[in-house]
This record gives sequence, structure tokens and C-alpha cells, in this order.
Amino acid sequence: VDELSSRLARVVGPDQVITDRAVLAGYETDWTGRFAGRARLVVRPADRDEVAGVLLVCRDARVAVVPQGGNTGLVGGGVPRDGEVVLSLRRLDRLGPVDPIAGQVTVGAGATLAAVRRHAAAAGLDFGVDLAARESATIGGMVNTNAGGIRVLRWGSMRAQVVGAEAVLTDGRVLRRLAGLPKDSTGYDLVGTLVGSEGTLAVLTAVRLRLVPRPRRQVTATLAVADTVAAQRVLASVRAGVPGLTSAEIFYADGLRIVCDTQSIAPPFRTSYTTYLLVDFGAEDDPTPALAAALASRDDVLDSAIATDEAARRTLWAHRDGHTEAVNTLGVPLKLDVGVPAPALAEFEHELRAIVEVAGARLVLFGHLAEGNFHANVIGAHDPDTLTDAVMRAVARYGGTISAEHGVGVAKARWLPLVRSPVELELMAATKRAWDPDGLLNPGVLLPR
Ligand code: 2HG
Ligand code: ZN
Repeated sequence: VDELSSRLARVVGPDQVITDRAVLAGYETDWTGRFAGRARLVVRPADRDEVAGVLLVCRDARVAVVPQGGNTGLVGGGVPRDGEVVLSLRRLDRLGPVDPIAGQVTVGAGATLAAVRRHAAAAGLDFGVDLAARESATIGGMVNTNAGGIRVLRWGSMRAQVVGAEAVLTDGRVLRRLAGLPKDSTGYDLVGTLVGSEGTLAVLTAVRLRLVPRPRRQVTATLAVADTVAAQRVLASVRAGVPGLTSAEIFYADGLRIVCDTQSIAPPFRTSYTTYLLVDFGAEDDPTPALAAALASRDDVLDSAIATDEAARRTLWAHRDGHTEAVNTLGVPLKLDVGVPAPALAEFEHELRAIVEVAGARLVLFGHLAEGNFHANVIGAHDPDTLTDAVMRAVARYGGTISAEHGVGVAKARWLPLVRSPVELELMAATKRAWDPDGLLNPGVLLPR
């Protein structure tokens, strides 16, 4: 046992310092298998004070620290690169009491999204963000990436849910602002700075979250359309004409086929169509009649499957939610989570498909239509960097974002200057120096080296 492990063991207890290579493996590789590196060790503190103790030991030993939540990240931001200490936040999973008056709750950074949603549901409320990795993704990681998911059009991304936070600086000092005051007009938003900071500024230990009402009636519909532009037109009409639009997801024939084949489930229709739009609504009164009326007058909806009961809704969602796992059966995918303004989406899609085709690779495309957020999953790219470069440049040309919801991580750090100006990059670097002067937290992530 080396000096560092024994010092950390004095903080968290010997059982919570992991050096066994077989156990480390689960913390060293990301979900896709694309990003992996060796950890010096994994340390699993139980609470904020232990997090502070761990950081002080690491600072003293000048060892870099990679904070990690549920390890569902897709850009290499939560796995070690080169002998760092992995600081797992998973044991900080406390769920505070729901405050029904403010409609808020304070949870530990290691609480999973699913646990928070169940906890809110028990109080008759819900959490505004949802995504397919809900059983493993932790709130801390979701704040750190400003995660989005499938309900951003209704309730916004993580940024819109965070009303307070507690975080530990590398020198052990604690920033604590958990009152969740809905009105607070007092200067720089330091809590907001932590949203999307990808573990580079401080270690988040608790978050105060805004909760949302649980709609009484829900309806899900999968609509077959000719292409992305048709899907956008249908989305515009249901957005205006049907109350409670919560999700608008797009996928295509190829992806649906892989999902159905690998998961042995039936497709939504007997006929195969090129493009599918999944829309989900939640409202006080049943949105189905309004939905039926909005669809009746449209000849660009080629087929529709509508579900109101829970099991049937889940069946429709499985076609969309299953994409990530289905793609992984084809090999290690190159994942490009990008977004472009709605008017440019179809033209960008065209260019994206051409880039991947010229590279001789296979594209599985799906995403969140309302935000113009495409998940380009590329399999069999011989030169991933050149392909990524072409896609990132196209995104920038259309005025889009190189990361819509997964973060920058190590995957996209070198392309950040495409979408952030020199003045923004300088302010970001100065922010990093102010919070983490020794550069101990998540080196190589987010900011270009
Ligand atoms: C989703 O929308 C996630 O399901 C994962 O953001 C996307 O696997 C992906 O590329
Ligand atoms: Zn997504």
C-alpha cells in the first residue's frame, strides 16, 4: 500500500480506497468503450467532509483528480486518462425532503436521476429532465454536463432546474448555496458557473433542484413522415395545436431496424417508413382529441400509432430509448452530439450523411428534434479525427453547437475554439485559474490544453 492510499484510507476508511485492478476497470472505461485510461486508484467518500479531506490529500500529493458519477458520460469527461485519482461521488446519494411549498428538493450529487424522479413522484411532483440513462446517471454528472434529454422543450435543460448547489474547492473550502431562493438579485451566479463545468472547477456534492407538476394525462404518438423537414412541419403544428407538448424525438428506418432486431421488439408499423417522429404530451385534460384533430388535416403524416396507457406508451418509447444500446452492438461508435438552428437542420443532415458516406462509414442518426439536436453515431470510421473535424466545421458553419447535451469532455476539447471566441476562451481559462489554481481537477477536459 503506497503513501497516497494510506492517507486517503485515513479519510474514507480502507474499504473505500480501491486499488484492485479488476475492480478499477469499471471506473476506468466509459460506457461506449471508446474512452479508457488507467486510474491511480478510486476513492469513494461518503459525504462532503470526506470529499474535502480527499481533495486536500490529493492537492498535497499533487495528484490530479477525475470526479465521476454514474459513468454514463459519452465524451470521456468522467474517466481517467493518465494515472489520476478517480473520485466517485456515488455514495453521496442522500435525498432530502421535498419542499412542497417551494417545489424543490436538495439531493446528493450521487443520487441517480431515477431515484430523484421516484422521490419527487412520492410527493406528487416530478423532475423536469429525463433521459434514457436514468437508472445510472447521477444528478452531479448531469449538472456538470448541463445534460438535456427528452423534455428540454418543456422544462429546459439541467441549467433550468438547478436552484442551488454545494461544492468543494481543491483546497477544501466549501461553497454552499442551497436555499433555493427563486428571487436573488445579488451578483455573479457562481452556482450557475458550475453547470456545464465538467468537473473542472470544484467537486459538486449536493444540488437543490426545482421540481415540476406531474401531468395527469399523458399521450405518446409515433408518426411516420417522409423526411426531417416534414417532421419539423408536423412538430410545428402539434406545438401550436395540442396542449402539453413535452418531447419531440426523431429517428430513421435504419436505426429503428437495429433497435427492433437487437432487442427483439416489433416496429410501430407493418410498413417501413424513412423517418419517424415521436411526440409526447402531458396535460391536465387528455390531449388525445386535440392531437387527433391536429393530425387529421395533415397529409404529411403517413401513419400514426397513438398510446395513452403506460405499457403502450413505454412500447413506443422503447424504439427511441433503445438506440444507444442497439448502436453499441455494432461496434464502438463515434458519438457526435451536435445541434444546429432549426431552419438549417435538414441541410446540415444532408451534409452530415455525405461526410460519413465519403468516409466509408455507417451513420445511425437520431435525436431531439425540437432542439435541432442530432446524435450522429458513426460506426466503422477509419479516421475518426478527420471525420469529427469535418462534422464540427459544418456545425460551426451553420451556427450550431459542437455539444448539445453531452459536454465537451476530452472528445471535443480541441474543437472548442470553433464555437467560442478568443475573448470567451480567455475568460473561461481565467475562471479555471480562479477556482482551481493548481489545475488538479479533470485536466484535459473541456478547455483545450
Ligand atoms: C440519448 O438521447 C442520449 O439517448 C444518448 O443523449 C445519445 O447514444 C447517443 O448518441
Ligand atoms: Zn440525447
